[in-house]
Amino acid sequence: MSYVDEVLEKVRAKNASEPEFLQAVDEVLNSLRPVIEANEEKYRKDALLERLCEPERQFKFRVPWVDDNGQVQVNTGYRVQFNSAIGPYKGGLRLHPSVNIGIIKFLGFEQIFKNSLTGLPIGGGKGGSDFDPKGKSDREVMAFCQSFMTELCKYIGADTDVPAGDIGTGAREIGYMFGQYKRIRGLYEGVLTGKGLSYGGSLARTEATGYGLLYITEEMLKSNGIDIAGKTAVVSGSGNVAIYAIQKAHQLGAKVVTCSDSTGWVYDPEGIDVELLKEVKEVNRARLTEYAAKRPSAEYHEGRGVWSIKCDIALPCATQNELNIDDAKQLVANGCIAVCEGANMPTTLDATKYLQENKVYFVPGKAANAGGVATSALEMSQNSERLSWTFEEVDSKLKGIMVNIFHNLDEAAKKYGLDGDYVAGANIAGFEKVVDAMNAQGIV
Ligand code: NDP
Ligand code: 2IT
Repeated sequence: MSYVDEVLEKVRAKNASEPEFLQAVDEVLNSLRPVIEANEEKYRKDALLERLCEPERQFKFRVPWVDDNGQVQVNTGYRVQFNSAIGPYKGGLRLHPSVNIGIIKFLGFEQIFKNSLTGLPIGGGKGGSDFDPKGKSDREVMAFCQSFMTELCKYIGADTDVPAGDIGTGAREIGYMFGQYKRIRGLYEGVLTGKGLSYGGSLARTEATGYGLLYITEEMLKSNGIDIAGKTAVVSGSGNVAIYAIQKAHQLGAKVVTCSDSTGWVYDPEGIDVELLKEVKEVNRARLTEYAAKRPSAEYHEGRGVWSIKCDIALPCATQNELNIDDAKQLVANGCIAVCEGANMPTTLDATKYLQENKVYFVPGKAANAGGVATSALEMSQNSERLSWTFEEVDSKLKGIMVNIFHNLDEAAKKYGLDGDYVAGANIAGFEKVVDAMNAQGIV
């Protein structure tokens, strides 16, 4: 049996109740086959892949807090410190009722390769809780965040592990968590990224994931002789990533005609009104029904459906496994030419395969959404030198990083005779740097 198959078997047996983690490992290890096969004996002897698939450390803790009725609520907190070969653990905190250890492990595993692709010195980690911020008062969110950080602060620090936002964790949550960390540890340091501008945040971090997604999409299309201007795009989600993806798509001359949330979706043939979407989602924290009510050109539909709209480019920006095989078939039938993932693992394995087989350009999340964490690393740099860069400076570094990521993964794919397979290219390019660092550091 090949070494990759041996390890896949072990990982499946050991993590049988974690389907998302197994899905992420499956994709990465399968696409690394040509690299592993070239070094099979050494890697097997060093148990390189077993070490890569086992988090260095993971924490699970109780998070008690008091709601507005005086009732005590209890959530579960997690932080997985997956791999520190190339830098301090870095990765977001997800607050969503679906959070469990398998989801945090899949996100942490992806983060290792994503962070490596940025070219910046950051290792892979992820955390979060099954707390649902939706419908909670600001005081309840603060109570949760303070309790969560009271435990988490023991394991993190500006040079050890630097969390940030993810689903359900935005500027408000990061603010409450930073305040509590500073209060307990007595340290004013860059322990979190995505901070507000008045206390160490970086300009352009809010926009970075969505903007980065469009920068790499533009570059990928350009290198295939296609201009993004004039194209129609569909976006899912209406959170941080989706909003700034839509904004940058419009700036680049494309038209985005959909967005969604967990209750429904909007089709707006005149193009999504980003200012209105921001007001509905960032200010009012409301549902998309409010967008549709204020926008005569928009149709609102319950449930899911953005992938049924005819488009040139599809940008999934909500959550994992939101684009399945039926959606992929519909996109292909409608003439879609590119799928670039703003979310983490939004496309199922069979849908990815189908899109690639049907010659749809497919850029996986670990490359396409790396602009967020890359800009987090730029925030860490600014915090270390106690300076703040201008928006233009950060944005131009972000663009340079995304363009570089595309060419690195394109070249990595070509090096192994896998031209145009950007999934393999991203995994190989991300893996090579991590493995080099792991090999140099001995068996740890
Ligand atoms: P937000 O919480 O800001 O927005 C999430 C959006 O996705 C909301 O519209 C939400 O709808 C929708 N959504 C979430 N879960 C589900 C679900 N189970 N079913 C349907 N819709 C859902 O999160 P972000 O925009 O920050 O994150 C979106 C994706 O991008 C995630 O996969 C995240 O891991 C990834 N990502 C985020 C980065 C960042 O910098 N923020 C960086 C890189 C990747 P509703 O409000 O109704 O729940
Ligand atoms: O998935 C991700 O890359 C993020 N949620 C951002 C992580 C970060 O540290 O900025």
